[in-house]
Amino acid sequence: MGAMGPTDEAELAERLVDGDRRALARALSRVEDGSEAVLAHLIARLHPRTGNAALVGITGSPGVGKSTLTSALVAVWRARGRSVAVLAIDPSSPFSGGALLGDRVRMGDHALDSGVFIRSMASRGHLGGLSWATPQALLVLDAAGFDVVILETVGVGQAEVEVAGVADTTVVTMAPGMGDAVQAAKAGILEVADVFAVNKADRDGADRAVRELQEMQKLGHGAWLAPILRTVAAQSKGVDELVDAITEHREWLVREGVLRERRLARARLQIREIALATLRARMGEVDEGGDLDQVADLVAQRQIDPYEGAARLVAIVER
Ligand SMILES: Nc1nc2c(ncn2[C@@H]2O[C@H](COP(=O)(O)OP(=O)(O)O)[C@@H](O)[C@H]2O)c(=O)[nH]1
Ligand SMILES: [Mg+2]
Repeated sequence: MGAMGPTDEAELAERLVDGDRRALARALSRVEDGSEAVLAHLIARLHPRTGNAALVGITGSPGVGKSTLTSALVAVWRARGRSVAVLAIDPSSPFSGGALLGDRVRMGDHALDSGVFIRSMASRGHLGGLSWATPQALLVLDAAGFDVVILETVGVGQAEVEVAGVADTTVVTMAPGMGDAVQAAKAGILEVADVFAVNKADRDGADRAVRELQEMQKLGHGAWLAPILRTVAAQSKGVDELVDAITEHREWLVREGVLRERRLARARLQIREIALATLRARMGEVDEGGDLDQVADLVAQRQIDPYEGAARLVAIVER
């Protein structure tokens, strides 16, 4: 394989935007590999083509039925003529092997549909944690022209909050007897939920779960009161209503100017992440180049103090 230059990236970007699924898969691999310089060329070309997809986050504890629900959501959106991409962030835990296989089997229902694209990505950090690559991957899928991009993450607590940072609409999924509303409230999940799906509504305890969520909401909510829906993902029950709720939330986002705010916050975060990664990389180069050693020598000999040393290093990095 030859070295990747800006021309290769331009061609890859063009093919991807034209709907070439192999180009899309390659671009996502590049995102996962995380080679910053190569990625920068690709993202530069794709970014102007984004902003059209509805980014929907599906989150909740392991086993609540997120993957089943995602598959059912895909079916409903397809029936409504929408193309859908799914990005599933897999937990790094080896014990999840069975669940992942289950995901593949379910998602297999959509395998022959060119309006559906499914990709799993490993979460490099803590369980369910979004790797830094997630926003870039969403950007790539957006540029590929999908109407809806679903991000499925396994998570409790922090992961939900992270999903809310990258999605336009966050669906927090719960199931009877699995992590109650009080627990969710403590983890700050109620604030990030735009829509609640109480899944496995065929089981006992769904009414109680709904009531608990309603009680928690009475204690306070923002400008948007997150609707609480009952679903039986395994039987595709309540999924049409869930799509309606997600659509209504998006309409509200646009109408109230909240989508613009969210995008601004997201851009701010992304710029900072990339800037920090760039600085860290340059700092590494400077270390290897021997500049750090030289400055360190001066500090060790008491010729300059550590602050002056740091200032010199920053000056070198900025050059
Ligand atoms: N009874 C019932 N089981 C469900 C429902 N939805 C999903 N399941 C089952 O719950 C298990 C976990 O589902 P999965 O989608 O893998 O959950 P995830 O870990 O949140 O992605 C599977 O065995 C599903 O078949 C539902 O609505 N009712
Ligand atoms: Mg799953």
